[in-house]
Amino acid sequence: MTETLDHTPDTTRQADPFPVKGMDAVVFAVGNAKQAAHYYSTAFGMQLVAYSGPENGSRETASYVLKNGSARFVFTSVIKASTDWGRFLEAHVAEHGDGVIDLAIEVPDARAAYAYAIEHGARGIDEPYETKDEHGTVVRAAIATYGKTRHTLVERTGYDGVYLPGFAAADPMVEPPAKRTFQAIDHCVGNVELGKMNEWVAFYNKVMGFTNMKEFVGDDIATEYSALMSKVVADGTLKVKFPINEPAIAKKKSQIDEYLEFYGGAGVQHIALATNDIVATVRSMRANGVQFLDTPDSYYDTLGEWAGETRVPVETLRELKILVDRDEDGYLLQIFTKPVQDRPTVFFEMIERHGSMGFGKGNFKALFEAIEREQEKRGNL
Ligand code: TYF
Ligand code: FE
Repeated sequence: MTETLDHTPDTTRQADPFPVKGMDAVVFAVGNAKQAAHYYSTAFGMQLVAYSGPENGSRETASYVLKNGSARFVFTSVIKASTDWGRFLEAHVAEHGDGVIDLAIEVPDARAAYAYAIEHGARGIDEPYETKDEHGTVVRAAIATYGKTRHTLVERTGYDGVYLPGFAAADPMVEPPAKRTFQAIDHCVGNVELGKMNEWVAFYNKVMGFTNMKEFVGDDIATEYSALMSKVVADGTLKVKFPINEPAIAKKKSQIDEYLEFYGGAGVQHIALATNDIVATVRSMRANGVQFLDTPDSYYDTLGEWAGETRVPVETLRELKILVDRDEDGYLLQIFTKPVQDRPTVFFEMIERHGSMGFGKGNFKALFEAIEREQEKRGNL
């Protein structure tokens, strides 16, 4: 008998129901976007690339678009509210302080993505709409996620403007650093209320077809020292990764409760930024006044025993307070800033991955103890 090829379609391999191209932007509503843009230029080494404000027809808001590699941040503040959007931004800043209003996701087809999300239970904020200029057309739609945060779904394929219609190209505010400080958004973390983590994980499972990554913080770690529970959802290509935290009842007041109290509800807790030279990144950010969490010397005394060799000598890690974690796929180097505004809310993580796709589970104890020391200084422990 001759062998025949099997042409039966493989029905176990479904097309991705919610394809994404990556993070489009993290959009912040702030009290003073001009000064925020300056801070992210000087301290974080980002470059202003686009601007929208009264000088080019936006009388209600000013927005500054900063880039570093593929990472894009947008800082928006109100000049004089005259529409619901202006009043929303004004109220958001009054209630939450500076914070993230939008984790915008780039998709190949915004109408299809929006339709899928709504069909699977998302709450719509903006139905699909088109805007265009001489650089082409962008299609956007928006759905609600935790707190007052939204996901704008951005279809910009073929659009060659600097950001969106309505924005004018702008020059960097200061001379860009000689060496790029980071090049991509690695993950964006949300804090939600006690008992809501699984609901939001289910939301991403249903609405975006995102699946759970293996790393999670369960009850054991939660009650022992972290005072939080955490699960991570991601798209099939792992370009968009969203850890979700909730407070856990533990011995100490949870850092997540502190966030929820001072932010005034659920919202974005930290943005992790990928670098391929965390040593240079941390040196330049420290030199420019960014404050990072401290790590005790004892962490480095035992580091070699379990983390093994990394690209960076232990003495350099110790000097800069960089953390290491290792799993079966490789290792990662990471460090966390202190909150970047007066409220103990949003902070950043710098991460250099070498194979590991984890989030630093091995560092949770050291990290959470460092956060607790800061909570204590603020009188919130
Ligand atoms: O994104 C993560 O999961 C890690 C670990 O309050 C982490 O960066 C988790 C919770 C937290 C700080 C860091
Ligand atoms: Fe993180």
